[in-house]
Amino acid sequence: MKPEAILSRAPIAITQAQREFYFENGYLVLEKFIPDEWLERLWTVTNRFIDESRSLTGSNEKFDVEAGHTAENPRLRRLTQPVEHDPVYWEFACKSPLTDLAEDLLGPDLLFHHAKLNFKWSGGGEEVKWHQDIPFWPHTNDSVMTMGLYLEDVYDVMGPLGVIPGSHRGETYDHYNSNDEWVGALSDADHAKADPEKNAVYLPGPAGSVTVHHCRTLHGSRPNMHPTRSRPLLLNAMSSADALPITPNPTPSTHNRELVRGRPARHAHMEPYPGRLPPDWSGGYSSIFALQQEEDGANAGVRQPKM
Ligand SMILES: O=C(O)CCC(=O)C(=O)O
Repeated sequence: MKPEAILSRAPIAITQAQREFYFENGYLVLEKFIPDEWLERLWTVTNRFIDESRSLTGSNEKFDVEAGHTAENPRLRRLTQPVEHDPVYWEFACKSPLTDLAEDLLGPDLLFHHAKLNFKWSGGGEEVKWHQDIPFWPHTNDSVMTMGLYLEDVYDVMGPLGVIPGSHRGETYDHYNSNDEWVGALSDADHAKADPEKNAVYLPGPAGSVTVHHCRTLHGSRPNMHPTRSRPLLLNAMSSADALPITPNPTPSTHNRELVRGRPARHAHMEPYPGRLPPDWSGGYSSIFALQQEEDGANAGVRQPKM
């Protein structure tokens, strides 16, 4: 759906000025947007998963763990597709203030794409290198975005999400390395061009705050250098119903392309996709952390394009 059509409808959760800010700048941060009752429910299930991860000695399809992860000292990078593992996460995606926010920025008919819970553990929890989302999962148009909920108070030292304002209106970057392998991050040359050191805005916020970034917005985050506190960020990606993925979902779930709200689209809204296509994810996807760090085996299942 086009921004003008979305903006012509009355907002339900945020102000018109906040919607205009989002379309102009490609991001938004809403302090304490999610009420405490929701945070309590989400923490109850999240703590259960942290405990479950203690028995792991390495990553699997559900949990992405750092190298030093142990039962006594769990170091989780990600719970993949939380919506698949507990109905509370799904209810949060489709029946909460987050869904109202999605309607204000994507229109009344909403499709779910995927969710993930990035923990960024205390004492050095890994950086996320600068990237755009749309090259991972190109769609027929740009009405696609990711909303992140901080489950904890997040300060600058904890690696809050960073964005480059206005970058959603610029170039769609290549996310391959010089060997033509997908790495899910900007090359050194593109990083220097985008210059996050100069242009980035970081979005810390108290627990319950929500960040939103457009699918073309350049974003990344630094390591979490807090000695004791992790930075759990629950991310939900959704689109307008008329924005259809043109490649397989790297992390599909049973909720892939499920209608979150409204009515199914009768027609796809088509806009040119100027970026390079991702590899064929249908053979497998590890995680953005493993791929960006170019860890051994991270690209194992990925069917790289053959040139
Ligand atoms: O966790 C973060 O700081 C950013 C996450 C992100 O961009 C991603 O997982 O694609």
